[in-house]
Amino acid sequence: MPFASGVSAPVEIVNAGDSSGRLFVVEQGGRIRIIRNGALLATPFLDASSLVVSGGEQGLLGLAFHPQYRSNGRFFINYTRAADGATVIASYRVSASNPDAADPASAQVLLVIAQPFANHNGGTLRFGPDGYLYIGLGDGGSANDPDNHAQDPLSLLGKMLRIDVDHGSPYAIPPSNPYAGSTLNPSPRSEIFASGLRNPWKFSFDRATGDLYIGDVGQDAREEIDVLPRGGGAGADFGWRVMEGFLCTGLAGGPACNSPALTLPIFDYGHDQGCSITGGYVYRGSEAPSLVGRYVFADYCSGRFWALSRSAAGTYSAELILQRGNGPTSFGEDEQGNLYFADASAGAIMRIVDDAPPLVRVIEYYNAALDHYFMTSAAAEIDLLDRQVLPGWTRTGYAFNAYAWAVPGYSPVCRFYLPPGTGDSHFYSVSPAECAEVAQRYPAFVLETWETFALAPGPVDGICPIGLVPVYRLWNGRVDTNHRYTTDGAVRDMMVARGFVAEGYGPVPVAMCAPS
Ligand SMILES: [Ca+2]
Ligand SMILES: [Ca+2]
Repeated sequence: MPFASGVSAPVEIVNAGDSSGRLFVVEQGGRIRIIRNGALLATPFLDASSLVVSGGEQGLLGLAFHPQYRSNGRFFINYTRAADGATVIASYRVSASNPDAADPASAQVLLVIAQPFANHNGGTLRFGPDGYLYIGLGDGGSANDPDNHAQDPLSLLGKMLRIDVDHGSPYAIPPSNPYAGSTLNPSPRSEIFASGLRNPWKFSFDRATGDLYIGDVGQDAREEIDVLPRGGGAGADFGWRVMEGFLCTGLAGGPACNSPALTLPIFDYGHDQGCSITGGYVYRGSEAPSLVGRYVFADYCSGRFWALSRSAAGTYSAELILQRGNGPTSFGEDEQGNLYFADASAGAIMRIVDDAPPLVRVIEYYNAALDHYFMTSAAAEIDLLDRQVLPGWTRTGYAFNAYAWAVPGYSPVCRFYLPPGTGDSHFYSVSPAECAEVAQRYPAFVLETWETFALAPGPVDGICPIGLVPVYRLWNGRVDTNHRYTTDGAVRDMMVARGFVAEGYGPVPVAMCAPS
C-alpha cells in the first residue's frame, strides 16, 4: 500500500536504528530524504548532489547507519563521483544541533574505486552482525566482465568488501578477511570478503539469523540469490564470470563451472521471469504475517515480487506474491522489521502489508456509437467521462467492487488498450499468465497499467471463494473486439442472447472474483 510519495528516483530505504522511527530514502540524484510518521520532510537530511554523477546505474546509491549511530552519529554513503564515475565510500556525521540534518563538513572519504564503465557499480552498504561494514561492488561494467575483475584478487570490483570502520585510519581490515595479512606478491586486496559477483545491487542481513542474502544481477540468462551463513563465507567465490546462476557461461578465468571451490546460489530464475533482480529481505515484520521467515525479492524489469520458501528437504521455491507495472529499485526495513519498497518511476515508497486494501467501485460505461463497454475505478477518469471530456460515454448504471491496490494474495488487474483502427477498446485480466499471453500474442494491445484496481486471484474451476462474487466476461466476437464485464447473471444472459461469447473458467465461465 502507498506509504509516501514525492521522492525523486528512490534507490535505497534504510532506518537509523536510533528508535526515532524515521525512514531514510536515498535519491539517485544525490539527496537523502527523511520520512517521519509517513510524512516526507521538505529539507533533505543530506544533499550530496554536487558530488555525484547520476543516471543509469550511477548516482548516490548506498547508505548505512553505524550500529551505534544513536551515540556516535556516524553514517556512510556510496556514490559514483562527478569527476570520473569512480565509486566513493565516505563517512559523515549528523549535525550536532539538528537530528534531521547531516553535517556536510564532516565528510571523510574512506575508499575510492576506479570504475572502467558506467554500469555495474553495486551500491549497497550494510553493517553485518559482526559490526563490520559490508560494501557490494559490481564487476565494473560493460558485459561479460571483459577484464575478469570478479575473479581477480588484485581488484576490488565484482566483490563483497568488508572493513572495520571503528579502528584504523580511515579504516582497518578485519583479521578474519580472507586476504588479511597476506604475504603473496602482488598482494591481494585485503578489503575483499567474497568474490565472483557480477552486480550485487542489493544485499541484506536477516535480522533474526544474521545470514547474508545477496541478489546478484545476471547477464543475459539468469538472476540469482546467494546466501552466506552468519559468521561464515569469508573467501567465498560466487562464480561470476564462469557461472551465471546455475548456468555455465563458457567464459574462462576462474575455477571450473560447478567446481566445489564455488558457492552456488540457493535460487535462480530465468529471463522469462524478468531481467534484473532487486534483492530484498527475509521478512521479520508483523504487517504481513504470510511472509514471515521468507525472503522477499523482486525483478526490476518485470515488476514481479516473490517470497522464497525453504522446504524441510532444503529445496527453495518462489511464490509470486505481487505484480506491478513498475519494478522496485529497492526494499527497506523499518526498525520493527516491516518491509517497504521503492517505486522509482512513481517517486513513491510502498509498504508491504497483508491486510485487504479498501474497496473501490468499478463503474461501467457504454458508447452507443461504438457499441462498446468500458470500466474504470480511477476517479480522474470517471470525472472526465462524466463531464463528457471523453465524449460519447454514458454510465450504464452497473458497477462492482474491487480492491484499491494489490497486496500479497491479491492480483492487480492488467488493462490493455486496443487503439482505434484495431478496436478502440479495452481488455482486463486478473491472471498474470493471461496478461503475459495477451502481451505476447497480440502486439496491437498496449498495456496501459497494472494498477487500475485489484481482485482476488482468478478461479480455475469457475467457483469464487466465499465472500467473493463472480465477474463474467463477454466478448462481442467482432473485429472491433470489445468485452463487457459484469457481476449480474441477468446481464450475462442478455449479452449471450445478443450473440456475445462468455469467457472464463468453469461450466458457466467466470473470469475474475470480486469482493461483494
Ligand atoms: Ca561501473
Ligand atoms: Ca553466481
